[in-house]
Amino acid sequence: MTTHKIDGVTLTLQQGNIVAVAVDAIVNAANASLAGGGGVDGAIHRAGGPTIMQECRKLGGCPTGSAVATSAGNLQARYIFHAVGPIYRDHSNEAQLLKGAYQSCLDLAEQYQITSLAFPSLSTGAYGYPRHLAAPIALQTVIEHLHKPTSLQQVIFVLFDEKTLQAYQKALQPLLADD
Ligand code: AR6
Repeated sequence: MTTHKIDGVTLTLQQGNIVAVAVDAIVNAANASLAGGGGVDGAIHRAGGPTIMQECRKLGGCPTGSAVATSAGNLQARYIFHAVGPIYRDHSNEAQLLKGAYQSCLDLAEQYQITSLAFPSLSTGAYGYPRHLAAPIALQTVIEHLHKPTSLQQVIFVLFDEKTLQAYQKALQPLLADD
């Protein structure tokens, strides 16, 4: 685990399962129909119970590159932010859509005035985004946001495997140097 301070906000990179993390809001790696699936999405719905899917059905969907909020069912968190990252197919606007998915979660965090937020590595599992390209986008979007006034006191990236944790650690170094 590594921890850094960005304008007074704690930014943590850790390996683990995102459903086990105690934060106000957990970000889900969802799909545009909010229909559930594997990976982070499967883990969140399994651990959180059926009320999350009931709320997702009412919302009906979420455009790629943005996020919507539901309650968190049986999880300790108050909210789930369902973020829809792009499927990686080498099109030119994928970086922008990935950035949009993270930014929407940060905007929801301000809207709900939450203090702690946990992200998975959006799009780098089933959606195939190379982790070394996704990590700098994820981190830069969060760091830029933390330079502005925010309700957030802690942002945690919960990375499932060692390789993804290493990619995020590597991507963070030059961004910290810029600060
Ligand atoms: N906690 C933290 N990270 C996890 C967990 C977990 N419990 N489980 C997997 N990861 P993915 P995507 C990692 O596939 O690429 C779903 O079917 C995983 O190793 O969850 O955005 C949805 O319904 C990888 O590093 O999300 C969508 O259809 C990262 O989280 C689609 O997959 C993201 O992998 C979304 O694909």
